[in-house]
Order: sequence, then structure tokens, then C-alpha cells
Amino acid sequence: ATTDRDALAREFVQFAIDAGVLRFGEFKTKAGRLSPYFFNAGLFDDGAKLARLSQFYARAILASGVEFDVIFGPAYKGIPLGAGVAIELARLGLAKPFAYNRKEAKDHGEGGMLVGAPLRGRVLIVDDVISAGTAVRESIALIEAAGATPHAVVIALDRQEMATENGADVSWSAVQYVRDRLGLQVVSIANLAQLLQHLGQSDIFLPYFEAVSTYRGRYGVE
Ligand code: OMP
Repeated sequence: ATTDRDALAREFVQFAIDAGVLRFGEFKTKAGRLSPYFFNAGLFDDGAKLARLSQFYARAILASGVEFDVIFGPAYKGIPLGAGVAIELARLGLAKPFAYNRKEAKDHGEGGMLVGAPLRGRVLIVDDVISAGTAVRESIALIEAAGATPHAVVIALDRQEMATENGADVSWSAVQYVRDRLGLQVVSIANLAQLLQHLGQSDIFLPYFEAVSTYRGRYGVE
């Protein structure tokens, strides 16, 4: 059955295609796989696209019912994302403190690696894609070092593909690892299944649908 979440996901997929952020072709992923699609959040590169992107994140967060006390945007890509999401959530009546980190320690002024609201309570991490899970693990360490609780992660796209360990494919995805082993709630605006659902809906997407289905058969989980 198609749910509201599926409808939101498909609306998002179409937006990402229109914005040129979700592309089809041949791309090498971080894990070294040849992927027929790639999602590059860095290409949400004007005010209108950033505003809409933030709205999708905010709607997915509200629909998930996830509870949290602070929004954390990890450097670099998470900083504009976290700011946009904080603005949009406030607009929707859920104003929350917002923090981000800098990658380089400062040798003057306020010092420290964290900027914005103090990290305390349950922290919601805002990121673009979880691929190998490296970035999320770094955020978790930062949050714990600050004495707060890494509680949830929100991402734009869950690729739902096998993680790798020491170069070998494993049967679970990095998102499943973060959820099941690290114990964080993971909210995604869209996942691979929903991307395929959307591609399967229109003849113009047929070649992409087939290429992405084949990829999912080879590397997909669930
Ligand atoms: P982790 O930090 O290991 O989870 O990987 C996140 C990275 O995956 C991003 O920073 C990108 O370099 C990469 N990525 C995408 O952004 N979009 C994709 O569709 C696929 C990847 C990827 O390389 O797997």
C-alpha cells in the first residue's frame, strides 16, 4: 500500500531529479561500486532549492515522530542542511536549538570545535547520505564527548545497499548498522525502494528503472 511517507518520498525523488541532484549514468561510489545513480546534495545550490530541501527534511522528521532536544549539523555539508532544517521546523512550530562543529580547532577567540547551542539531551544529526557510515560515527563520537546522547539521524536518501567491512560486502546496510548496532533512530526522506517505485511509474524513466533494479539485485539489502 502507498503511504503518505511514500508519497513524500516520491515527491522528493522527482524534486531531486529536476534539481539535477539525483543523476543517472555511471558513478563510482565510496565503496568502489559502479552505480547507475548518484545523489549529490552539494548541488542543492540556490536559495529556493535549499528551502525546498529543508522542507522535505522537516516533513520527514515530523512524520516520523522522532523526539529530540537539539539539532546537530556535522561539518561541512551538515551545516547548511542543519540550519535549513532548524529554520523550517521552527516555521512549522517545532523550534529547537541548533549546533554544528568546525573541523579545524581555532587558536583565538571562543575556541572549541562546537558552535551554536550547547549539545545536551537527545541529539538529532542532520546529514545527506549514509554510505559507509564513517561520517555518522564521527558525529556520534563528538556528541558523546560533549556529554550528550546521539539519538537519531535524518538523511535525504537511504541507498539500502550492503555495507562493506575490510573490503568485503556484508549482508546489512550502513543504515541498518547505525539503527541496530549503534541504536540510533534513522529517518530518511526517501530510500532505494521508493526511488524505484517512482522510476517504475513513468515510461521516460524505464532505462533508469532497469539499471537501478539490476544494481539493487546485485548490492541491495532486504
Ligand atoms: P559515509 O560518510 O561513509 O557514510 O559516506 C557518505 C558519502 O557517500 C558522501 O559524502 C558521498 O561522498 C558518498 N555518496 C553520496 O553522497 N551519494 C551517493 O549516492 C553515493 C555516495 C557513495 O559514494 O556511496
